[in-house]
Amino acid sequence: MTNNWVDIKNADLILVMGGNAAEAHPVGFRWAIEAQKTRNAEIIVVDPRFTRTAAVADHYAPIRSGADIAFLLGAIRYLIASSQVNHEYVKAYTNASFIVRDDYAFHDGLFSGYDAEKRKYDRSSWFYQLDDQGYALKDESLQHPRCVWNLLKDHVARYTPDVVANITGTPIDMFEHVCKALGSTAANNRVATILYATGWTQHSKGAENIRCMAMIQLLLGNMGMAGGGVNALRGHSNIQGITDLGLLAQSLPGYLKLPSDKDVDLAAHLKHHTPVALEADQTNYWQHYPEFFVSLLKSFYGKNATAENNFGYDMMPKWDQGYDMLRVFEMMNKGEMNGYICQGFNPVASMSNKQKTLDALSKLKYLVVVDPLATETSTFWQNKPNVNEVDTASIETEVFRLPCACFAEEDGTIVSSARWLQWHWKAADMPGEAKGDAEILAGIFLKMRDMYQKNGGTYPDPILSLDWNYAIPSAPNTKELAQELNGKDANGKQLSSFSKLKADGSTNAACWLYTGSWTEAGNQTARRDNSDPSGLGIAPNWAWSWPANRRVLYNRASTHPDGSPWDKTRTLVEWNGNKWVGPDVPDFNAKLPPSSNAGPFIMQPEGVGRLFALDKMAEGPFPEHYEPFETPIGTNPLHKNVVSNPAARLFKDDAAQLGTKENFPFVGTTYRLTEHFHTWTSHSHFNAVLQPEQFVEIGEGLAKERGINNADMVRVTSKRGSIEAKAYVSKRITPLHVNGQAVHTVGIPIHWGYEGDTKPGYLANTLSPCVGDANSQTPEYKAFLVNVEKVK
Ligand SMILES: Nc1nc2c(c(=O)[nH]1)N[C@H]1C(S)=C(S)[C@@H](COP(=O)(O)OP(=O)(O)OC[C@H]3O[C@@H](n4cnc5c(=O)[nH]c(N)nc54)[C@H](O)[C@@H]3O)O[C@H]1N2
Ligand SMILES: Nc1nc2c(c(=O)[nH]1)N[C@H]1C(S)=C(S)[C@@H](COP(=O)(O)OP(=O)(O)OC[C@H]3O[C@@H](n4cnc5c(=O)[nH]c(N)nc54)[C@H](O)[C@@H]3O)O[C@H]1N2
Ligand SMILES: [Mo]
Repeated sequence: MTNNWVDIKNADLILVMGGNAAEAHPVGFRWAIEAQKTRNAEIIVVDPRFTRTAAVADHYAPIRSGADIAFLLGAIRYLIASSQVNHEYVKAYTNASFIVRDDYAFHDGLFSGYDAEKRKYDRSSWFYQLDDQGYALKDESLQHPRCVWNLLKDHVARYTPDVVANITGTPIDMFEHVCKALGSTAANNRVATILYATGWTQHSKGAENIRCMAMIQLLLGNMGMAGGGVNALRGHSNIQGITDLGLLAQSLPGYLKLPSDKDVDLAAHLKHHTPVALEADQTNYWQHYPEFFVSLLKSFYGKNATAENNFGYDMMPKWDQGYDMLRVFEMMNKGEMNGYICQGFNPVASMSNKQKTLDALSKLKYLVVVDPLATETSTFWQNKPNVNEVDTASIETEVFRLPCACFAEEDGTIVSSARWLQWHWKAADMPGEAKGDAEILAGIFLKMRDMYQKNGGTYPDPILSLDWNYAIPSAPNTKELAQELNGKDANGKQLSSFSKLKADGSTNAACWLYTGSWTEAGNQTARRDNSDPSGLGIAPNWAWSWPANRRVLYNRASTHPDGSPWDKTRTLVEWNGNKWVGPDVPDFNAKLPPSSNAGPFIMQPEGVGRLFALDKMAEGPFPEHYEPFETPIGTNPLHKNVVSNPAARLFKDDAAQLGTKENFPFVGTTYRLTEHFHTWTSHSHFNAVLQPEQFVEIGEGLAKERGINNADMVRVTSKRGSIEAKAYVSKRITPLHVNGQAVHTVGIPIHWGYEGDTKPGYLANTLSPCVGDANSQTPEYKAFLVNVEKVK
């Protein structure tokens, strides 16, 4: 979240699109209801299904799954055409006035630089024109034909209401209602927030869905505002912490970059990732990359990291390609991997194309599952009639199960969607022989180190040089780990701020973003003072929020360029003549006066929010509508030759597993229910009683067409497999009129498997395809093709 949960109460408009917050985030969603009750905020839901969130919303608009970019680019066109834009904000705080290179182009669905063979762009033309000092050229009058503002207007001109309705299936009047509501928040005293989750991310162009919305919030002047922002409602209670700490295929803790094989040494790596300012006098905060990165290396290798050995840089693994889960299972399936440690991950249930996952696991020599529960992954080799038919005798994978604690059985921090690190205390002791995750990892590490020490090996240095300075080496405790994340100075004192980190090896920090969370004053994440003097939900002494306990990112943009708030009732920070003050921690140098040239988006080398993304996105500097890889209309109404995202991840064998609308005419989309959490809660008797049996949701129209009654057994089939479940015939899904045909949606909840107390069911991912988003490689779980028939 750019903002935070409580901040939602400050919004005048809450757009829930690409998520079902009332169902999947029922506790946090109370702040949306608070806004509705106390300030008459409007809640709007745009979703293929009339969800539980829609049931309490003021307005609902249906949309075809996978069509949001057309909707949002249509909204941008509407906002610009009707001048419902915060013009002062756009001019001062976005790159609208920046001039783009002459060789940047967009034709027939492709941006300049496409290489069809590699399915990749050469992105060099997606950049600003620079002057001889390397600064970007601008035209403050916004007249220059190559300035971002005019390129954007051209780009979205195609997305008229008719075109939007034709692609999305959203009726025009419902679409225009959403546009008008958004437009009303261009005013200084009205703010909109956006709540989204996997309805936007789980698409072959998921990251571009979110970019579209960020662009809208920039145009409306809603970024940095209390009650505004673009708010990702994260999944597991600590998934935010996981991404912060680098459990992503491309990053290290604190969103530092994994060294690639092109970064031949430390100097090359630092040069590659330390941006040069694109405008004079910008804060360009990533200029501190070397301080963060060297402090991380010091945290890894301790005294074994010295200036002479480049702080151990050469010992780090180098990244040749992304090892995201699509790639890993592809490699496993090709026999290019022979062992796999699966910790807190149940890929047989959660990974797309279950058959491929089973095939891949069957080729391993060994599989280690570290989990508190008996997961479908740990028993993948067991034949279960109907729901998991495998030839057990032919599977030679040796499976080890290491029982472990779950989060409620250990102390530690959990990072919420709001970027708040909140210390929690264990609720119970771990049962039986279970061990904590850290203890299990430590056990594996110490054993390996022992073996390298005794027996040598090809390259033992990275393991032998790792700093492992814990009171009990076999069981690092969560306090020590939290202190290590915060980091220490040369004297071993806890650092108070990441501004104190150094690139000379005198400081260490395992996650620069968390520096300040455990200082010499103690554990800031355990603070529990909920007083909120501003009334804006900032509660500065409740837990600790990264970065620097700041509650709303980019809050410098909540004021006019002169430092006075756009809306005095929503003051987060303001310039008092000497410095920036206010209830929130300024996301800006507190001493830098408004008269300076520095922009509010301090992480960008040009200091402003990007309407044009430059070379940062894989499939283009502006979003564009592309069809899901399995499209129910078989064509892209906008482009003759480009149907789906040309830069999305698609392996050859997976491409052969894609179906077409002739055999699979309906859109399948997977979703969650409040009563279950993935497939774990099937092990909890209470949850199992609440939702005991697998079902799929179909609309009345489709039910009639296929002669299906409520509670009939149906078979849902995709190119990759089929499942059988009870039909829930509902009014919540209506057919949409798209490109001259009716499109029916089939809703498939993800919660049933064959372990636990629920009635054994088929895993939903039997059906979904292995297609990855071009930037994040998230599979396209939300839009694929299926057929439905009654089981006779
Ligand atoms: N009770 C419960 N809560 C959970 C979880 C759980 O399993 N159970 N899981 C947690 C996790 S890990 C996560 S990531 C979050 C996920 O939270 P959500 O993303 O909110 O959950 P989903 O139900 O997967 O999907 C949300 C909605 O997206 C809609 N949708 C599908 N495709 C599209 C589309 O193309 N456009 C639009 N606008 N909408 C679309 C679906 O109809 C669905 O209503 O929930 C978390 N919270
Ligand atoms: N079709 C479809 N597939 C999806 C999705 C979808 O919407 N549709 N959603 C996707 C999303 S958003 C997510 S997040 C993934 C989730 O899928 P996975 O990442 O596989 O995660 P879970 O099934 O939530 O949890 C994995 C295991 O963690 C265990 N666990 C719980 N606490 C601990 C602990 O403290 N330590 C350890 N070691 N284990 C623990 C649980 O018992 C569980 O078996 O599924 C994805 N798959
Ligand atoms: Mo998730």
